[in-house]
Amino acid sequence: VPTAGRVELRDVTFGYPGAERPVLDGVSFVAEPGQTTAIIGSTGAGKTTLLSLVSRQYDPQQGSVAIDGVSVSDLGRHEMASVVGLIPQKPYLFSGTIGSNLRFGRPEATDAELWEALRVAQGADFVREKTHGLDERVSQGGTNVSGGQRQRLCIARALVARPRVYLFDDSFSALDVATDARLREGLGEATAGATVIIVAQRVSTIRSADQILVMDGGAVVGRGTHDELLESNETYREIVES
Ligand code: DUT
Ligand code: MG
Repeated sequence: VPTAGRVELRDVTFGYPGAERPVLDGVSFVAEPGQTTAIIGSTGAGKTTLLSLVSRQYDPQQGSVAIDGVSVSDLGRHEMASVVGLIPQKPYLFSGTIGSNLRFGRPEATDAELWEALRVAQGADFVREKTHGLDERVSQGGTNVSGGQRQRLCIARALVARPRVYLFDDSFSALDVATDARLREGLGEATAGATVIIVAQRVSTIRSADQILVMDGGAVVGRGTHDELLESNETYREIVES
């Protein structure tokens, strides 16, 4: 099992273009390969923004974002796709077939690999039910795929690409608890050795994470395991109790 994909943010400050105040202020953390780092925090805390810096949709105004010691600003677009797999909070599909969507990050993937990724992502059943299976057409705003199915296809797409770093942005909150548990159990195996960062709302989703970062107002206000944070962090306790 290859272990690489160490993510390191150092003193990152970022504001959206044209905005007066920064959205992230002095954020530092390390996410290790083979581990799950969970991020929790209230709406608007800056969780999605943080992931967008790791996947280099934006560059920080100050500080650095590095993967395995290389600044993400030195990675080309194509390289980036094989290093980081982002499952966005609002999952999107490209116009094309289910298969072409799943192969986006690794065009040479076999059908068997697509089905295996779908199985892990809890999406194999509904694709099998489609008349044309992997060749079923989908469109960006298409209605033949539900929101939840879209999310599973995006998870499968990331798995097919086999990146070193997985970024799950609130990908599990809409699932029922049983599917959530099944999905994450399979993911644990499929992503073994990689660096996994999960933004989540449910405490049950992040309880077992190796490290939890608590975000508030664009800053990391707590870090530790579930038990450590329960003991020491007021913001975390409020989230857990709400
Ligand atoms: N923001 C912008 N422009 C954008 C995106 C976000 O100004 O294109 C602001 C909104 C918010 C802050 O940045 O005040 C952080 O937003 P983000 O989406 O990162 O927050 P979140 O922690 O992901 O919130 P949620 O839990 O609702 O997804
Ligand atoms: Mg968000």
